[in-house]
Amino acid sequence: MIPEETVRTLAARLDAAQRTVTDTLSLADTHTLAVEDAYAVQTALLALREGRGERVTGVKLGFTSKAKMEQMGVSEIIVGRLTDAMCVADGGEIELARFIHPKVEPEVAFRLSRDVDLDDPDTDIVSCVDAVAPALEIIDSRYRDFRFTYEDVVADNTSAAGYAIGPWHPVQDVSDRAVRLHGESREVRGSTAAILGAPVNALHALLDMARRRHIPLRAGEVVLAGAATEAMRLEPGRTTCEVAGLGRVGVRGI
Ligand code: 0L1
Ligand code: MG
Repeated sequence: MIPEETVRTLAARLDAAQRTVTDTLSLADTHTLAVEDAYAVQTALLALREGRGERVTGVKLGFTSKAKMEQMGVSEIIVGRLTDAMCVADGGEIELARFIHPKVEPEVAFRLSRDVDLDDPDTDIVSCVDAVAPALEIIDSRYRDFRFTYEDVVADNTSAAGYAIGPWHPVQDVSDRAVRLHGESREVRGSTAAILGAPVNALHALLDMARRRHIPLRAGEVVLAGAATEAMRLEPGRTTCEVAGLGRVGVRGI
């Protein structure tokens, strides 16, 4: 493990990049980080946000598609944390100047109805979920030109920058639902099957990661299961994600 002081220094660097909307270089240029170190930086980064009064509202998964894993040369998903400061109302406005180079992803969100007991080997995470919704995630890597290593992106809270949730529905099988991400100048189509074969698999993968990385999963929190298509640049105007059977969620870039 890197020293605690280095963890704090790297977290402060990423925090400053986000707050001043100024990109930074890969941490790997100057530091050798293990995955454990990267999650320690992420936790320190979250503590800085909490110190400013932000509240954890959930978790997000990344690298849940085969294509993204192959692109990164990895076989393990990543987990990041969501806070209330990142939440955008469905139909709400997003000021693009707050971000370095924002992109948007169409996702599926789950809602936890009870705390997930990470110590019980028999925990059934699916039974801790009471609702599912279409969602949009805004990612904004703090690294220049989105150039980062696996450890970099974990430390950078998996590029988490914003999210919007559409109408909640009772839990149902959302495997292989058609997904459409629609911006002012571009449209991408895909399927929820791109999320680890089916979004429910993201819940199982999350349970495993939360146990190993000591990430609490609490009642009322949101789980962003991962992207159903490639990310699209977030542009001025309306961006909508539509998931068959779940309806749509949208934001307006200004
Ligand atoms: O799917 C994700 O949320 C991955 C975000 C991290 C990778 C990126 O910034 O492109
Ligand atoms: Mg995502």
